[in-house]
Amino acid sequence: MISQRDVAFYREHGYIVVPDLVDPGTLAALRRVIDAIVARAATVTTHDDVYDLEPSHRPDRPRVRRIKKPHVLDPVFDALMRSESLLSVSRQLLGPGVRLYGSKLNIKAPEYGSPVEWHQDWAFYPHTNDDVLAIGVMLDDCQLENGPLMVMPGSHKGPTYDHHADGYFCGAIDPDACPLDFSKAVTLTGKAGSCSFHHVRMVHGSAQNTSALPRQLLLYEFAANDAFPLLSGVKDLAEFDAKILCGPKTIEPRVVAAPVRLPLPPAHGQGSIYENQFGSRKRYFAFDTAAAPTAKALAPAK
Ligand SMILES: O=C(O)CCC(=O)C(=O)O
Repeated sequence: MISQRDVAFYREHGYIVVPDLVDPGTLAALRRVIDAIVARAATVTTHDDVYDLEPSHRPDRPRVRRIKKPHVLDPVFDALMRSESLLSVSRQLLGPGVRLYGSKLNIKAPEYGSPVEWHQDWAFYPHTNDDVLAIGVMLDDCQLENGPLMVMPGSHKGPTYDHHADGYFCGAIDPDACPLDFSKAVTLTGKAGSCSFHHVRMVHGSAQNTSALPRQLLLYEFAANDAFPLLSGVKDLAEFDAKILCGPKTIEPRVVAAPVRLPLPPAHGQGSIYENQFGSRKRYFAFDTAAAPTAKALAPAK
């Protein structure tokens, strides 16, 4: 549980970091599973349903940028998203009913792990109400050097910014065309086992990891059970209801006024956020796609 002060902080600023939510045993189990999944990327040459690959990936030297939908790949991810430690905080921020929207694991490996341009998750998956958030489970210590998540406090109360370039969705805000002062961003740092919670309308991003330290961030996207996705809708009610993590099922969406822009027409080469953001005209974060590999980064997969 977090304090009422913490809840008020989240409502005011749009984010909160809670230390020690995930125990060391669970972190160790997660790391073992992740290492094995990353090693299996030696069999792939292009992005697929499991892997989003770094631009410098080679099968003999696997470089994974993101593992997609980890909760369907191994029970350890599923168990964590259902744990009371994550759900009790989520209930305080979203209300008694919580549904999973999605999960992803951004690896951000030492020396080359890709940046993520400024964006709002709301621009990708608007719902009927904005009681939707993302939990970032820090699997490594997140510090200034290794590309921690950065947020623009209070931006969850502002507009939904343009995430298009040349008429197509690109999943990134043009930093020059946006009135926000990104020098005021707050970096969400913490020890491994800490979790950040950020509001779905919060503007956020992160720099390339050019340090020698890993920065794995496991993200769960949770919605209030009465927040229904505007774009995908509900195609299969049983499947939709199966994503309820706590609280009752409902077929009564709660609708609130919130500024919505649809991610349409889709990006050229629509895929993960990294692929979409290749279409952005201007970048804020420096990105060296051929970042020099160190001996450590080149070590063969076990
Ligand atoms: O991994 C990060 O630092 C940013 C993640 C993020 O914002 C996203 O994947 O939508």
